[in-house]
Order: sequence, then C-alpha cells, then structure tokens
Amino acid sequence: MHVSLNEYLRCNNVENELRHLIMAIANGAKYVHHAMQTGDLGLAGTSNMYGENQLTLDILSNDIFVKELQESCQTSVLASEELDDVIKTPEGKQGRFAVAFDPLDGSSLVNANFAIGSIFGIYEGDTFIGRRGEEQLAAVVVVYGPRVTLLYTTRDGVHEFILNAVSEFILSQEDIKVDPDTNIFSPGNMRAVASDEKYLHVMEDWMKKGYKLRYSGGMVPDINHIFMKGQGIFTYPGYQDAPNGKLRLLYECAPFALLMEEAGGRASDGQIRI
Ligand code: AHM
Ligand code: MG
Repeated sequence: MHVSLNEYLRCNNVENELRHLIMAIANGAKYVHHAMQTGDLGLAGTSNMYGENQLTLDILSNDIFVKELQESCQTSVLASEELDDVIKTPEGKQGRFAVAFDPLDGSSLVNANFAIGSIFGIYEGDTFIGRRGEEQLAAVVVVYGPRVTLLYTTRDGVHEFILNAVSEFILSQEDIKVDPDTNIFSPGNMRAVASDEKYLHVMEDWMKKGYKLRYSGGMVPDINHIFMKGQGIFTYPGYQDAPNGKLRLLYECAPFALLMEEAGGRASDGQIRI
C-alpha cells in the first residue's frame, strides 16, 4: 500500500499549518536533490559566519529552502546555518512557525559522492532567542544517498518516507525505535583523542569490546544509520582548536535530539540533555 507523506500527515491529525510546512520542506528537498545531481559542485568564493567555505550548492540549497518555506505562508522567521542573520518572512506571507535549518549538512562530502542531508527544527512563534530544543514542535531530516529519504517527528513518533520514481515521498517505516543497548559506534572528530584522554579511553573501550565502526563523516547519514539499524552511538566532542565542538545546537543537534528522544534514544552534550 502506498501512503504519501501528505496523506500520512493528514491521517495522523497533524494540524494543517504544520502539514503545509512539512510538505514545503519535502518539496524543497526534491529541488535540492536535483541540484546536487546536476549542478556545479565548486566553491562559491564566500564563507559563512563560522568561517567555513561555502559551495555554490550550499547557497543554492539555502535559497531553495528559503523560497519554499516563505511561499508556504507558514513561517514567521527563518534561521539558516548559511546566513549571518535571521530573516523575517515578508508581510502577506507570514505564518506561525520559526524554522531553523542546515540546508545542506556535510556538503564537503558531495564531490566524494557520499551521502549528505538537510536538517530542520520547527518552533511555534517568531524568535529563536532563549528557546530550548525541547520547545520544538517538529523536526525533519532529509538524507540524500543512493535513495532520498525523509524522517520526521511531530512529537508523535519518528516516521520514514522514501522518494519514489514519480517524485512522491512514500511511507517506508512508522514509529521507528532505537535500542539503548548498542555495539555500533560512529566516532566523529577522532582527532580529539590527541588532547582528550577521556575520549581516547572511550574509543579504546569500544574497540576492545568489538563494537562495529560505521562512520561516513556526514552527521545526517551517520545518525540516520542509528535509526535504520535500531541501535548505535554517534559522538562529536570538542577539542583544542574548537573547544565547543563543531556541531551547532540550533541547526543540527536540537532537531536530531528531538528525533532521537522520540525514537526512545538519548542525546547529550556530555553534561546535560541536549
Ligand atoms: P557542515 O554543516 O559545515 O557540513 O558541518 C557539519 C558536518 C557534520 O555532518 C559532520 O559530523 C562533521 O561536519 C564532520 O566534520 P569533520 O570532518 O571536520 O570532523
Ligand atoms: Mg551542518
């Protein structure tokens, strides 16, 4: 039986405004996927506020999602990893939701033909200041791999959809769960072991226990692997050059934390719940 994303959202009583917003993200993802298959993979010659070189594709993906989100008429304000400041939705197109997103996470892997993704955290209201991850109403992640898949939660479980041959997202798994017991690890920022003895000891411990390594260098496919296999642990600690690590709370960690908790897993910054 084919159940489309739109139908699934409607049948599961996701309110219309949130449904329109999630459908706008799904639509944008199709354009982004097309752009990465056919477009320019080179550097744009600009950098984002974190000092990272931007690809033409980073900027294009950002522009695609900004346009799709604004045209959905469901957003009040947008924050993107690729933009220096938030952007207010123009008069006449405004809606209820503040959306924070990383339009193309892991884009440096695209020329190696590795999987990459897009990440969205959705809040009620018109500001991100002082907000907590647990206030998110919903989170959406798109994975561009051999297949294009979309994971979402509206705080009612985690569900996966696959883009089919006629460009529809079709339900593939509902109510995905992860088991806290795992023997798979995905160790980000391994270079931290040089200055962080605790990380070194954790890595040694998992290797000695015979844990299986699954690491691609893209947070989206690496964490998606945990949802698909029903187990796993992804880590990305800070180190000397970047004491707070690299992954951003608003654009990357908070949306994944909501999805992970909804699947029965945990997300921690090492001290507290993300
Ligand atoms: P990006 O948002 O600039 O793409 O950076 C985030 C990505 C994550 O997907 C991944 O976990 C991490 O960067 C890997 O970084 P590094 O290769 O520097 O360890
Ligand atoms: Mg990112």
